[in-house]
Amino acid sequence: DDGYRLWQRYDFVQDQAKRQAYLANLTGLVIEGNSPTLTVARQELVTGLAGLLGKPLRLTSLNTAGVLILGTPQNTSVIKNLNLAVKLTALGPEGFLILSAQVQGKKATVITANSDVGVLYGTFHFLKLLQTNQDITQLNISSAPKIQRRILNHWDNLDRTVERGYAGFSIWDWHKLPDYIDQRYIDYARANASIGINGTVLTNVNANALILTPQYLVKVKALADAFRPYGLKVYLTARFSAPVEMGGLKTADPLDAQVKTWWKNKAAEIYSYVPDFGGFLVKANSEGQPGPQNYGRSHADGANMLADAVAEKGGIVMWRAFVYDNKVPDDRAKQAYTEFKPLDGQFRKNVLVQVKNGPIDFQPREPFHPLFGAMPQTPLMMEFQITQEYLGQATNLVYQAPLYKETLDADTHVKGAGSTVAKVVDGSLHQYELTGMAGVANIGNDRNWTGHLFGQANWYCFGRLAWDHTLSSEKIADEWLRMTFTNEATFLNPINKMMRQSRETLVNYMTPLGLHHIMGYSHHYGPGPWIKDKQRADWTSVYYHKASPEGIGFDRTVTGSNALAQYAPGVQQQFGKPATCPEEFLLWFHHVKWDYKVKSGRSLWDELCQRYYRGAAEVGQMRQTWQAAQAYVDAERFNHVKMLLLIQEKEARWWRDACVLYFQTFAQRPIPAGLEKPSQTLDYYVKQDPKFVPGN
Ligand code: BDP
Repeated sequence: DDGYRLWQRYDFVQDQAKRQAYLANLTGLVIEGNSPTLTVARQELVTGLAGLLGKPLRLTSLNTAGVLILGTPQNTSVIKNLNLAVKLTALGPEGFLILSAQVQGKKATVITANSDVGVLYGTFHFLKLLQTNQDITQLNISSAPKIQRRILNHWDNLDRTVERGYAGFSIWDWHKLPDYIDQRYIDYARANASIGINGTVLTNVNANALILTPQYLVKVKALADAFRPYGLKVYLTARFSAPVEMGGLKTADPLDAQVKTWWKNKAAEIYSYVPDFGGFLVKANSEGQPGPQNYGRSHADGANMLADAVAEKGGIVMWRAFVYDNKVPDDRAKQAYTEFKPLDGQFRKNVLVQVKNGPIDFQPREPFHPLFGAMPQTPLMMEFQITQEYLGQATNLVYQAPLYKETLDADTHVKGAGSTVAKVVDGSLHQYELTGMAGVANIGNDRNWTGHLFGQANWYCFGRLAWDHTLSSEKIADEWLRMTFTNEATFLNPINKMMRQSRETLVNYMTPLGLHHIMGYSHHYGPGPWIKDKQRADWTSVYYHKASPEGIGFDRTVTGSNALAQYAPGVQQQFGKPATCPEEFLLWFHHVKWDYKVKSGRSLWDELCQRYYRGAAEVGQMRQTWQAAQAYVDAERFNHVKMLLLIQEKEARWWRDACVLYFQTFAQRPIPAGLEKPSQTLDYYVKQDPKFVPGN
């Protein structure tokens, strides 16, 4: 089994009693509507139930007990007669109900919603109940998304390379589009719909204006048409200089009348291909991308100009706040806030400012971004990275739900205790009208989609948390494991635990205690704490760890860069002193002496070593846990994960030894007794990281 089927395997339910119970409650299917969305819902049920129950589900009429009824009150009269209006209104356009009910005197199961897409989401949820062996006789489920725009960001280039993609090439085969609709596009849309993802940005944030030409728009239309039945909207990245590059204008100044008209016309053209086009995602004035500041204008000027171009058709602009410049003589962690906070309230209603979870860049651990909570008049959209750019890429098993939850559950304190980042993002804290969450996709054309089989769990958990951020990491892993592998408890318990621990394990062997951005010179893969003298100081490692003979860490308190001042007083109080700062952020906010005593009673140096060694040792334990699960997994998937865990163990030791040896040159203290000595010298590790390609 190569993992292609993701969590939508629909394998035969092994538990006979369960299967019989399901069959008794699924005597037939009643579905009156025939829209494209209801058609795919029906197909999914038919295929899914045939696999799960080994028997086809037939279309039937209402006169048998145990039927499944699918539809909206608008298109299905029996559902209308159930008087669910009050319940449904509360669920909004995408929520759904799944009910065990008496319909015309007979027992039935009803899946309903205000829209066909809601019914489709309910259908996937219902299938999940069977896939995870739940009881379906007393159902009373209602579910609605907490966030409106749940969007994947593909950093896919038109030549099919994927920036920070580790699962092969782009799944978009631009060459064969528009005429060839690969089955992968359909399976991609199915997978997304099954977890409630309702949007996809097809192209890289480092944008290419070519995508806006008619030659490409016709291909975009083909994808949008394929995705539409699944409730998946298409968005594109907009290259800010496109009016110059392709429109022949002399400027891309957002306040220039010709530029405005150019974008209006371009938007109208896009809508002529894709009538429900979602809008634009923009990276501007960041890492060399063009933007409004090239013309002395602000981010708000740029975003508003594009927002006006798409507003009439209901489009939105997602304007990224990932900006920093090495010419700005300030802590990189402060720059986004410094630039964006003063613009609060200046954006059009159809603009979301898209903010990465932390202030630097998708590190294994960062504190939440200080913009969350700081822009009450501007809807802020969360950007998580699903692809594991800094998390061991596709060879490391790292389940990211704990990382996402850590950020979402973090308390901004802006309206007193309990003002979590999640409440900012879901709009409840500042009454945002527009809400969104983006995940940078880890999907490529590898047969298993995500390179590492367990990368599928990160796609899965992103969708689930965008729908409902209150779900626990454990619950989401449980669902995923049951659907991807088996319902056997002896498999589920240890593997679930291993997944939940995996992110902390990675933090320990890469960047414990608040360290960050210490990776290699020309890749974001292995260790490179020694990196200095690059073309930009904020791309080096020494800029971030500031190790010296006295100590280590970035002082971001008032005695240092004072990035801490960008957070609310409640956060400042907690993070402002080493003694009260959570240890996981100690070296993020403080420069600490090597013999500083941490909570364990050890010196900082000893603790740092202990963490590096613990992280590496835990990968060894992961290998054992996986080995013990062999009986439950087919040979191909078992060996795939097994081999990758072996690689991960080597990499964990590489990180451990390289970092410990390097930091030891400052600390001048021995590696604590009981810990094995690194087998190589520091010089060996430094030479492992040749400066091949200039860049970051
Ligand atoms: C960094 C990546 C770079 C992206 C950039 C971004 O290294 O490839 O273009 O973020 O988010 O993480 O724009």
